[in-house]
Amino acid sequence: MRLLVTGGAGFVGASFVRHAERAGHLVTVVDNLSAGLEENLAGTVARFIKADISKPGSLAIRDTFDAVVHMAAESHVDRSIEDPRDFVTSNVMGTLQVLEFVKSCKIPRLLQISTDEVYGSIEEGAWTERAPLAPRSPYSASKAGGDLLALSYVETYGLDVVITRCSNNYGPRQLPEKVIPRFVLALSEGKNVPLYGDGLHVRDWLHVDDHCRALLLALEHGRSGRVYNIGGGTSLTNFDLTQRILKEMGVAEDRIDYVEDRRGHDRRYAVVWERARSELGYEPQVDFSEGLTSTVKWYLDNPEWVAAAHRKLATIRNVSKS
Ligand code: TDX
Repeated sequence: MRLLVTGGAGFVGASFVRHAERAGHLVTVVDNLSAGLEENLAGTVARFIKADISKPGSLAIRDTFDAVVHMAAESHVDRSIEDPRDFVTSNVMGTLQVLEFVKSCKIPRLLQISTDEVYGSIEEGAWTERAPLAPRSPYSASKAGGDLLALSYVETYGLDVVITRCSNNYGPRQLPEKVIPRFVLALSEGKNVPLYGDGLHVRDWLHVDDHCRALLLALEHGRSGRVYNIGGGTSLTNFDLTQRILKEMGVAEDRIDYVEDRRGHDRRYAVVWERARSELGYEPQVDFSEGLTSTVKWYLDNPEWVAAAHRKLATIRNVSKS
């Protein structure tokens, strides 16, 4: 297939491009590099277009595509709490522009990449795709807005749209504002790790390779207008996750700083992904211990990428201050 991947220079995007190319797809990436890095596409043959999809007219691409995989998004919850505006622009307006592009170019399929955070926090059990949306941060509210717009285009304009909602991704090339790379790199620099609140918030961990395999399955076999949850199967408190990272790094427990909690911090995320299993044939393959070991090693083995990622974060912080 000829694929247009929005946000393809980001963490999940660049991994997806690799998976898609290995599966024989021809990829064009559009990314404004607000959180993505061009270096992330090294080793791929994807055509790269630098453009901001939330700006009207920026998707004036004349090529023919068989599908758009839409993953351009602002994704960091803490930044959405500091300033939600960019999140609404990218995740709501950006999705609207993509939908209009798909509609006007009559592209046969749109795969909309979303998150389990749109369901909100759950104390016990796990959300199915039928759960009502109850986002609790500006980030997740903006993703829910994008999802609802996408579903409205199925009903109103007859677009073919499949939505996936994943749990917490980890793996190589994730910006070190997210907990795993942030903690690994802090420890490698001799600093302590900042654990929010009591550290007992729970996340389900999904290796980015498993996520990308699921996305290819959804692209091929997903039903239009349908949502598919994509879980990883390793549910951990942040404290347990931190212990594992400390062990991987061979450092003592006293390297944890308990810091002020995130505002409105969702206590627990959990999804049921039976639909993806039965309809798409999805099954996570990466064992969490092995995935974490290789992920930690990747960050320690790639100082040039880490330096580029730190420069990107410094730029993001300067832009948000101005
Ligand atoms: O320094 C930290 N200390 C800490 O205790 C950071 C950055 C995070 N945390 C906690 C907050 C969360 O409970 O770790 C957990 C994971 O935090 P993040 O990596 O920021 O992820 P989360 O907020 O769970 O959201 C992520 O998963 C769903 C992604 O950022 C989203 O883009 C995705 O949709």
